[in-house]
Amino acid sequence: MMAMELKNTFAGDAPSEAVAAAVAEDGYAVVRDAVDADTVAAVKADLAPYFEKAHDGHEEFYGKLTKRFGALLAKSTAVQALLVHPTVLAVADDALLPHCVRYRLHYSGVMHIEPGETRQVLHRDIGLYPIANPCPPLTVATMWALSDFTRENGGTRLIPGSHLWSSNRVPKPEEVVATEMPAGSVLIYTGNTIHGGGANRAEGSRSGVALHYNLGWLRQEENQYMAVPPELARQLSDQIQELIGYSLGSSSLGVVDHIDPKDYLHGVRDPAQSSLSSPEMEKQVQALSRFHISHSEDGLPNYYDVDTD
Ligand SMILES: O=C(O)CCC(=O)C(=O)O
Ligand SMILES: [Fe+2]
Repeated sequence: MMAMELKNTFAGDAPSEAVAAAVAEDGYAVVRDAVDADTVAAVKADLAPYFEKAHDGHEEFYGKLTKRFGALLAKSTAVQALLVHPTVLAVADDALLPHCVRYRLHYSGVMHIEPGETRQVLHRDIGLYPIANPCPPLTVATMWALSDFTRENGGTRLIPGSHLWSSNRVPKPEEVVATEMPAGSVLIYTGNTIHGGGANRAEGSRSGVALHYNLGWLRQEENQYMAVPPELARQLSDQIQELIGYSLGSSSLGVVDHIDPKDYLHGVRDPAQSSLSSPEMEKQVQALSRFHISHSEDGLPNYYDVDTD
């Protein structure tokens, strides 16, 4: 039983402020046809060899019939267009920049749900940090549709508004909505929003690329420096190098041998040639919103087993 309808569905050319406002208010938005069919085809072509080799999950959470693999920046150049999509970055700017100087690529991966897969347990992605909800957005997730997403084929289930709930609140089946969107669309949600992959009761697979972004002072889920080593990173644009993490996340945060990692990547080895705390960076750090974290009870849930099949 899924009673609520998916709202917050925008056209590809919708103003990014409206998309960001929807994500702030309800925790999610869908941008239909955010990239064209050629881009989807190029991403699929780049990743095709890896699909063949990909393993289904061996752990319950990851799904027994769900193919997953990561390190997408090392596997595809076409995926770069998804990573720096202007609407997505505008939403990430709006959600994350009040709380950090730079945000990062947190995770990159394929989530390919095959027919017969059962529903994934609902969860908050921020559960990998020991911080209870509600809290400011720590991550922004995107799920790019490489195939159509439907309620039948496992389109991501989510709970509108749950980004603002206390961790204690357990969703009811009628609060769950399924993401429906054509290939080339993107679901954007914060890591504070309860969600999970759906059961696939259709004939074909549901295929998605997940690109998540996190506050620059938190550890990234995926180790981007091993996934995209310096030789490879040097070939990427400045913007993507920064997103991966080859740049300071705050004054001196992420430093290597007393050198800004961006300078280090390009061969600088003399600390005198590299600024770890520029006046501009200091100003940005001082201007950040600061939030209080009070200690709360142990054992708050992050996983919610809600039956909507
Ligand atoms: O496959 C999906 O739709 C979502 C998967 C997910 O939320 C996760 O693995 O964290
Ligand atoms: Fe998730």
